[in-house]
Amino acid sequence: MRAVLSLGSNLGNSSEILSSAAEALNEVSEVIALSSFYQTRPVGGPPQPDFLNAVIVIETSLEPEELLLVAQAIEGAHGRERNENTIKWGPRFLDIDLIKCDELIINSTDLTIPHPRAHEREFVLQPWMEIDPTASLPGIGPISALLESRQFSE
Ligand code: PH2
Ligand code: MG
Ligand code: MG
Repeated sequence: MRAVLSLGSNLGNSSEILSSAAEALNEVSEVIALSSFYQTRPVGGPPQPDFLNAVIVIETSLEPEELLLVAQAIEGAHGRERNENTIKWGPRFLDIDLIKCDELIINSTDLTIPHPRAHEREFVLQPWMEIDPTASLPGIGPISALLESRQFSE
């Protein structure tokens, strides 16, 4: 399966954290492409530091649900805590989101693929465009068209 993931960090040494997350993904899958790291304004959530964002494309034999567990384990290994005090869309050491898995459309309790907000997030579309300009979101369309329309949430 070809999977697209977004990486984000706005706590700690974000550039080291994103590099380390990409290395960790390369241990369980094959990294096909990793974008540059983009400094981006936080979208939603409380006032917080700017993010460093990237997109990574991998070829993996994992199922989407397994990949989600791997991504969450990598988040945890980089200091990400999830508990009842966690602020929605608050600052974090590492966030790994599954954006796309082949052409699959998944709506389970744990997983929504494609990512339900990817199409409106410039911090996902721009790095993705850099490494795969012909990419598209299943059920939505080419990311180039989404970027051209430039109607992004703040
Ligand atoms: N992630 C969020 C909420 N807002 N903003 C930016 N710029 N980058 C992110 O990765 C990000 C965000 C929730 O995961
Ligand atoms: Mg996220
Ligand atoms: Mg997430």
